[in-house]
Amino acid sequence: MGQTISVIDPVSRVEGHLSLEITTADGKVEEALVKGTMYRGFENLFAGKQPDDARTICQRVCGVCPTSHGLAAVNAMQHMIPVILPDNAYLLRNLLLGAEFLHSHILHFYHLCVPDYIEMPATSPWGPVYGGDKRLPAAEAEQLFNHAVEAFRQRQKAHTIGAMIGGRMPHSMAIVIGGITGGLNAEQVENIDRLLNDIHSFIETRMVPDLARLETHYPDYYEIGKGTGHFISFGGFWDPKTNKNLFAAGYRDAAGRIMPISSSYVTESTYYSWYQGDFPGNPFGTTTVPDKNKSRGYSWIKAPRYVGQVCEVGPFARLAVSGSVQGLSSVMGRIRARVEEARLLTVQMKTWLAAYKESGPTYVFVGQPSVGCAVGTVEAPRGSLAHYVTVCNGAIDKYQIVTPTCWNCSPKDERGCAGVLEHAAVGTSVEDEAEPIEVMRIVHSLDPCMACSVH
Ligand code: NFE
Ligand code: MG
Repeated sequence: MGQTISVIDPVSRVEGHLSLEITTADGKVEEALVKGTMYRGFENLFAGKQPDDARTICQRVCGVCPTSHGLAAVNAMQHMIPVILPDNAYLLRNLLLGAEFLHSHILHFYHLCVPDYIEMPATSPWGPVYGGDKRLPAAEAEQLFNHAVEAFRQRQKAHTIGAMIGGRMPHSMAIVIGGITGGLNAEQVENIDRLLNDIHSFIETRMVPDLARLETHYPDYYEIGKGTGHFISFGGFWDPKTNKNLFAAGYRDAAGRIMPISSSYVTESTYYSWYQGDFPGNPFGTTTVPDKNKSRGYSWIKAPRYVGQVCEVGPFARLAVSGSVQGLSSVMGRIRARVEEARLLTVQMKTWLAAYKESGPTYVFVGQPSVGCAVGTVEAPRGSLAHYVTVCNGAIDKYQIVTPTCWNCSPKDERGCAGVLEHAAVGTSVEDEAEPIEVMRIVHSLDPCMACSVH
């Protein structure tokens, strides 16, 4: 029988409110309970609103991935009133979402993850951080810290691209059913191209070599924090020129088989969540009724499963589903996948920008659905996002959101199967039980957004 060594509450350097309860036996994590500690109830705000309001309301779920939510909402509506978007709409959506990815991945690497590996100033916004196991020579650590300071400017550049296309950042008003309002003029295209060059060069000359430094000094982290072996991706970044998704869609199981994915096979369990209802169901049939007196409940996050499996989502999952990496995810594997994805996107975004035609339309007016039900999916920076929407008599009847961090940071399900982070932490050796830096590195490798997950 293990002992509870630590309740880390709140866990710092994640978005939102995360609490972690760790039990150890013989210096190893025996059990980890991941808790989303804030109730928000966004899903209940949509009922009775006009379908076109969803794109505005849902973006307020998060200031880090609002574009992803906005696109999931309009994708759902577009399934109810089928519409063929102009090429420019796809290109601008890809650029807007790509800017969100670049901001998010640079933020993650330098400001949420790197402080686990080098000594940081104890002052805000850097500290406090856990000490111990800092392996980089002082000169290399100092360089990494200087790059973390430079990274703020790169995040600003990514947001500037987002604001030029979306009208503002965060929470764009340009994402509409049928496309993107407002195009780019030649000067804006040139500015975005220049910003992309800057970010690309930062990634090539700073982020990629800094990742190599971490890999050199922490190779054991390719063996720590392993996932369940099940991965999903809904597919994303449709390219109207190649007629293909940049990120493949699919489900890869623990035996390495890659299969087509269907949002119909998603269920959510609330057995250990502070919501009414004990049995798992497809999000079209489930509700969000808080029940904070549920005695076995320990999180405001629900537990999504795909064909009953505990699946990981995010950059590593996208590589796994595309067949580009084999085997299990790990702390360093996830960090590497995120850096590679950022580099790929800067290259890809330049091709989408070059394909944009200033004279062409950027959206088609199609109004809004009056009846229907559909799932809008997006690959967000942290992984697979789905909005399950039902519209009746011209108003939203039901709205259920399943975010990436719900997949990665879920509590146990009704069978007692632990979520991805809970699973990844088990078995980890902890050197200093007062400051379990090893577990913190696993948490950060999944880049949790608790604001999204409790929505
Ligand atoms: Ni709030 Fe979000 C999550 C991402 S959902 S940051 O989880 O990426 O689109
Ligand atoms: Mg939900």
